[in-house]
Amino acid sequence: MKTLIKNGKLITASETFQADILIEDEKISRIGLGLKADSAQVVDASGKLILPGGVDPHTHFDLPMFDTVSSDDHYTGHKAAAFGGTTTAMDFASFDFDTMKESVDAWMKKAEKAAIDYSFHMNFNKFNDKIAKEIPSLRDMGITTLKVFTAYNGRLRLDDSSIFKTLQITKDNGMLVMVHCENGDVIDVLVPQALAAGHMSPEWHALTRPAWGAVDATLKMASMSAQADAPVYIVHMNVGGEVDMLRYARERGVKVMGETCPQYLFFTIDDLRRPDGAKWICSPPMRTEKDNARIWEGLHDGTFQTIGTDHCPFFFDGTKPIIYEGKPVKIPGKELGKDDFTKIPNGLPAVGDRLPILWTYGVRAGKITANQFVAYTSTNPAKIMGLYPRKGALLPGSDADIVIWDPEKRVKYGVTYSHHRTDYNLFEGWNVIGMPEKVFLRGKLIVDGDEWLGKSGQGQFLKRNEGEVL
Ligand code: DUC
Ligand code: ZN
Ligand code: ZN
Repeated sequence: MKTLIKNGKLITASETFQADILIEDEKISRIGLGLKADSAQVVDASGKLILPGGVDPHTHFDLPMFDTVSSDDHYTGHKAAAFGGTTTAMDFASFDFDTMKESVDAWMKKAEKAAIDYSFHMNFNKFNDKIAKEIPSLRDMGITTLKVFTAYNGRLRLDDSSIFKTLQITKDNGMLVMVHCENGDVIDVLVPQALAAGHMSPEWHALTRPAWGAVDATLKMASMSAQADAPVYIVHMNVGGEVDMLRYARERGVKVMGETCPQYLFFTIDDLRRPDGAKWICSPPMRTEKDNARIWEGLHDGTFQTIGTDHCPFFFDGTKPIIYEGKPVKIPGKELGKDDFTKIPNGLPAVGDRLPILWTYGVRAGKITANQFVAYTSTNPAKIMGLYPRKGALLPGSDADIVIWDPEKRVKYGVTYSHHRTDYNLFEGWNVIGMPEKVFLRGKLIVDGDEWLGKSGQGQFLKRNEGEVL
């Protein structure tokens, strides 16, 4: 099966040029001007842009939390991702069983319904000699990344010596440690104090998780990275001071890399103060406009390496059903914490929003270039996570994960466009200019305008290699 995409303008992480692309079966076979191919189905992309499919390095599908579960599973979340131009998603497998192997197998089972290609990171929240010995076996399963936490004491957090030993092991095995940076001890003092004082509203979620805690954890992790000479990837960076720490460490040659997410570019603690503030509850929380601006600056000047989403949606009102694929669905959500911010499930929808929102409010607004957009949302995550050049590239031999992007398509964005399985969207009513028109996954057209042509089970698990340090 051959498809020839003609007359489009290709945007890669480093170049913009006019060319045709020939897809043969699942791969890109040729790129060049005036390509011809007998028996190929021809798609005219005049006036359109051609991007490599987005690679989201950070999602949480089907994640149990506070007596409920994130409302997108590995099918519905993948479908939303595809409508937004993302064709690879990396989820975090919970370390729920004695061994990581059993835990990964359980996540594999959940992901059998996958609709785009996917891989996992391992949540690494337990450490002892036996577990330490098991780390290299993860690499053999194609999982080359572990996530550690400096917060969530007693649940997810590892102490510093365990994190440091983990870094020594991952360094020796060509693996990468990802880190959730907050100060768990300070949070554990502030939360009960806030509750005792009767502070129950959503803004207290942010006020009890101070920005300085994220800054100190980021500096600590950069320093551990330097001391172990092991790469570290800081997830969901949300504070201006973290960007300063990232830059400080990188300028000194430390192998530390940073990811931010769209929510930290556009929203602040003031959104948590709205009557529907629970919609914005996620961890780490929204900060201030100054932080938003510093993160944009870090994207503009290349301090950052990636933009993920931390997609982890919940219904705002999980007592009322929405219609999803023709059937009513309701899943308990943010209403669980209507009288107590500590009971609001943490997380928000974003996987489908990432590309359209960043295109309009990043590229069109002149804050990042189109090439940086591709680098941050596709090529760099693929490189760092060991998927390049199979993913994140428009190159002969790469998987034909291709987005034909209509840069002039104008929509009033919101739930109807995002396709997340939830009842709200943070960008409801925002003007968006630029949306995916057609999305190919390994050569197969899965999104055609408003039409979903994909199906459950078509996504493949990606065994990953050692990633690059960018
Ligand atoms: N943060 C969230 O808000 N939800 C899921 C996990 C995370 O790190
Ligand atoms: Zn996290
Ligand atoms: Zn996360």
